[in-house]
Amino acid sequence: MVQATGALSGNEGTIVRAACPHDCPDTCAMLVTVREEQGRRVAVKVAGDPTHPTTAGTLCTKVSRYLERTYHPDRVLHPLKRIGAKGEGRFVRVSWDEALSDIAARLGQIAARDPQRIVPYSYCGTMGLVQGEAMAARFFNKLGASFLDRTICSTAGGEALAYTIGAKTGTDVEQFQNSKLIVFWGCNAIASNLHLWSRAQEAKRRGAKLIAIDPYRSLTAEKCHQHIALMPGTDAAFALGVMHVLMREGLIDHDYVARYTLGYDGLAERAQEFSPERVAALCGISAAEVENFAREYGQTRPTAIRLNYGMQRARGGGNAVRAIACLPALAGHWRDPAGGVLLSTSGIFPVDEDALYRPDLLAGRTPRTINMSTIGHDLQHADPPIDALIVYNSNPVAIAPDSRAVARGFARANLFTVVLEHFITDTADYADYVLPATTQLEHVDVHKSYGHLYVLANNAAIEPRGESLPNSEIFRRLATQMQFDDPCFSETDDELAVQAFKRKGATANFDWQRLKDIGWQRLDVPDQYAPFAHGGFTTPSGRCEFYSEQLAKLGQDPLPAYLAPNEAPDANKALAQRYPLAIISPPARNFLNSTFVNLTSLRSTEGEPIVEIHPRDAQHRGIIDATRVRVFNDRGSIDLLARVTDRARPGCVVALSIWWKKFARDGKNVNELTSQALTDIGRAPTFYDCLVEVEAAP
Ligand SMILES: Nc1nc2c(c(=O)[nH]1)N[C@H]1C(S)=C(S)[C@@H](COP(=O)(O)OP(=O)(O)OC[C@H]3O[C@@H](n4cnc5c(=O)[nH]c(N)nc54)[C@H](O)[C@@H]3O)O[C@H]1N2
Ligand SMILES: Nc1nc2c(c(=O)[nH]1)N[C@H]1C(S)=C(S)[C@@H](COP(=O)(O)OP(=O)(O)OC[C@H]3O[C@@H](n4cnc5c(=O)[nH]c(N)nc54)[C@H](O)[C@@H]3O)O[C@H]1N2
Ligand SMILES: [Mo]
Repeated sequence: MVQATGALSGNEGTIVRAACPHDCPDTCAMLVTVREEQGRRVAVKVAGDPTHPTTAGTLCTKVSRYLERTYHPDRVLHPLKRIGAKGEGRFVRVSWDEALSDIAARLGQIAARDPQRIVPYSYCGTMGLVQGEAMAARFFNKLGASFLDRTICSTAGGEALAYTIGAKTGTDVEQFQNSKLIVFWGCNAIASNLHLWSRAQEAKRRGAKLIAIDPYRSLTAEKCHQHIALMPGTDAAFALGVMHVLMREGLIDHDYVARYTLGYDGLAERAQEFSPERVAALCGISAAEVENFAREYGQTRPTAIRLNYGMQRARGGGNAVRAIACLPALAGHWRDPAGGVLLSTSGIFPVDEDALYRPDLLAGRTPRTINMSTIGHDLQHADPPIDALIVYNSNPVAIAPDSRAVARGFARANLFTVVLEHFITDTADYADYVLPATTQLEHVDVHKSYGHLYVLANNAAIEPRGESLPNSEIFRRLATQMQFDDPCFSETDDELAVQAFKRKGATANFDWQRLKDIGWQRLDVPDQYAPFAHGGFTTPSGRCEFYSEQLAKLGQDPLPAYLAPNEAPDANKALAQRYPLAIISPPARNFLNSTFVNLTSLRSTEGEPIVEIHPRDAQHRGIIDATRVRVFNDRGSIDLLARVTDRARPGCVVALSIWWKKFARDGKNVNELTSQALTDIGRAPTFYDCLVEVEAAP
């Protein structure tokens, strides 16, 4: 049997320690069983590591199918060069030498004019610190390419959290079973945070109450004791209404507020404006729902809120996160390890970005920044124009808002596009070159997490399939072709991983070789992690900042505010006359963003692209369950299958996502409808701030 690092021999084969690379808070520790067949290592099984505290031996349905993904017959195994029209997806096989020398020559020509005309486009196809932005960032820094503002997912909430509590950190997932009240606020944990859900189940068995705040009766909402179905984008109003009641009914922890917070009086004045009756009207719920929730929230200890990113995808998303992040300080819930709020833990990992990304290679240049969420606009209107786009770990033609604009941009004849991929995605269809990338089983990586407190190692379980190469190696070879001779371009993946974390701080014991052997390791934080039990917020004042001087300086409201959605039935009456229904498109359980959509087993579970619509909204439109409908607004139009169900609340339709366009009957997906407008804080997209009309298909 072969011996890999981090491998244990067993009866079934060798077990290699790995980490799930996907964009999910759970970042599971995986065990990959490998056998030798005809002189090659073959992966035969993936499983969750039973000894890892949050993975606890369970992988989600999607990642249980990781072998189907890695050994998929459609894997891109050789470099490909376009022969058809852009968007057609017709290619011929070429050699690595031909592809790399042509790409380097093209980039060289563009860079000679202005390197900012070259733009990287990447997100979290893999969350690994080596196959993500390490060698790639070095390459683009050396080149002087445009910066990419990576806003597509979490910057509204992330920055709002930083303004309020100082960093992206919060309640430890390993404490949730001890909570007495758990609030799933814009969080469908069964789909998107399975291992937190199992702890919530344990809390439920111990008598805890679970409440979901979500416009949609998601898989999670339906299993909670209570479901508050507000209209999308109205969460800040709800949170301010909760504060109103906490203050009115004496449910504030004044000792905590006096010691550890800033700006209570101003916040009290603000909350005064949000009576339960007003909030009920703004959110489309009842005043009693606001009052009862506030009483339970104020009186139940410990109470934890699991906030997810779904509720920040509207115009006021940043302020909504700020308002919600104030609640645990007002009620004193941070005092308990099982109280508080969890949006993300990613801020407490001391990633050494300078070592990985090497900003020194910019040599004093400060390139312009392109916001990935407005790529549709920028591909057509940026000045200087975008001449080349290098896409890796992302599928922008499917996932970026206002997709017609995005596709028009990608179709530009004078745009040079390179896509590093596993599959011919909707984006790869537009590539001049597709370069075959390895999957997590075929390369080395090191991981942090945004939902727990462990660092993990990923050992390569098998050799790369075909001629595929790790992202890091593709950028290494491109650097060589471009004659970038700085020593940092010769570092191996292991040498990159060694530099992932700063030695000081939370990972004082970080030793890469040891981590590869043991697989995972908790940060140096206490078992009973209660980050703000005694204040210690990492804001400028050291307090939980209800009032933010930093926001005031930016000309923003220093107190959490309710900003109505750009597109809401009550806030934009003119638009709502034509497009009266709000649409949201949250993650489908069996997809991971647009990843896994091409796995037949998972796609057949999801069926086909559908829109869920409330019986009342369906009836007067003459829409019948299981018939085809047209969903449209000024930006676009798509055909979907209607499911008439009260899972969708009146006034709000739901299209679980993110489908590949090419698997839909009409070759489109929901992002035809979404807008490129950005959030109040964090320059992030507003996917769930979108009005449409639905009509029976002609
Ligand atoms: N299975 C699966 N898991 C995933 C993903 C996936 O695509 N599939 N995506 C991953 C990624 S990239 C991320 S960022 C995370 C988190 O991704 P999120 O987008 O936060 O996903 P969910 O946890 O599904 O939570 C979204 C929930 O918020 C609800 N919602 C929508 N608008 C509003 C609103 O205005 N207010 C409130 N209160 N609720 C609203 C939706 O109905 C949905 O039930 O999940 C990750 N995990
Ligand atoms: N309508 C709507 N749109 C949304 C959302 C929504 O809820 N609704 N959610 C938004 C959110 S939260 C996010 S995070 C974005 C996600 O958008 P993306 O980050 O673009 O995520 P994916 O669609 O999963 O695409 C990732 C791609 O990376 C590839 N990949 C994986 N690993 C590797 C690797 O090692 N090397 C290379 N070269 N490629 C790899 C995969 O094959 C996949 O095609 O979508 C956003 N778009
Ligand atoms: Mo995301």
